[in-house]
Amino acid sequence: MLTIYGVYRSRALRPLWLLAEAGVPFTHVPVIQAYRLPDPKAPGAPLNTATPEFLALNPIGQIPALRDGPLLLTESLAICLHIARKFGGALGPASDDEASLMENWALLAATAIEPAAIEVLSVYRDKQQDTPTGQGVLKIAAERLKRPVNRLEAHLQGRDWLLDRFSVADIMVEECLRYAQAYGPLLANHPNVARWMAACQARPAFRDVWARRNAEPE
Ligand SMILES: N[C@@H](CCC(=O)N[C@@H](CS)C(=O)NCC(=O)O)C(=O)O
Repeated sequence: MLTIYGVYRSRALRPLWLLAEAGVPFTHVPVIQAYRLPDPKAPGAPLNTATPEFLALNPIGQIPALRDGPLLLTESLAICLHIARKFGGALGPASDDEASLMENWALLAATAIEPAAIEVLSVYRDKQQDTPTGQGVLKIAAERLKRPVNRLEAHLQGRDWLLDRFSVADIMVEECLRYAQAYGPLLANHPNVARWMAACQARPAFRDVWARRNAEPE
């Protein structure tokens, strides 16, 4: 049985969405980020990323983590690729070339999209979007996102999904770009990307994990 460590309000949402799409049974251990707790080391504090027993599992102290028998993975996109390849059916690769394509999308998401998208998210989370500093950060992040988003826009012309069907590639890229979604101007001139994101987020499995995420305390 697979075990996923990490609350829904985290990058664990990526493999949790994929598992919901695939209908794979798993055990969920809702480890929470230590920084979200007033005192993560207090007696009775929920299992968190600073709890010794979690650090023994993942010494970097971050979620998600996946245990699959003797295998332990601690990077959300590697976890997604593993689940898709081993249990995902059509969500995963049908050939070595498709596996490479999915890895290509994962690396684009992790390197060209996520870092700038996280900056956008931080501005909105800290309610700084209307301040000069927040505006400055948004402008720089949007500039950094321009090339990957243009690349997605061109790729999605005449296509519903990144590959010839919905797959783990869509989950990984959408989930990284979602962090920047609050910044309207980013997608305003990218109708293909906007349509694709809406289609991803309309999927029943996404709606299910999103509802579970929203049921967790902020
Ligand atoms: N590259 C890692 C990043 C993991 C990460 O930053 N996780 C956050 C939650 S979304 C976390 O555990 N933060 C707690 C901390 O860094 O102390 C991945 O994609 O899995």
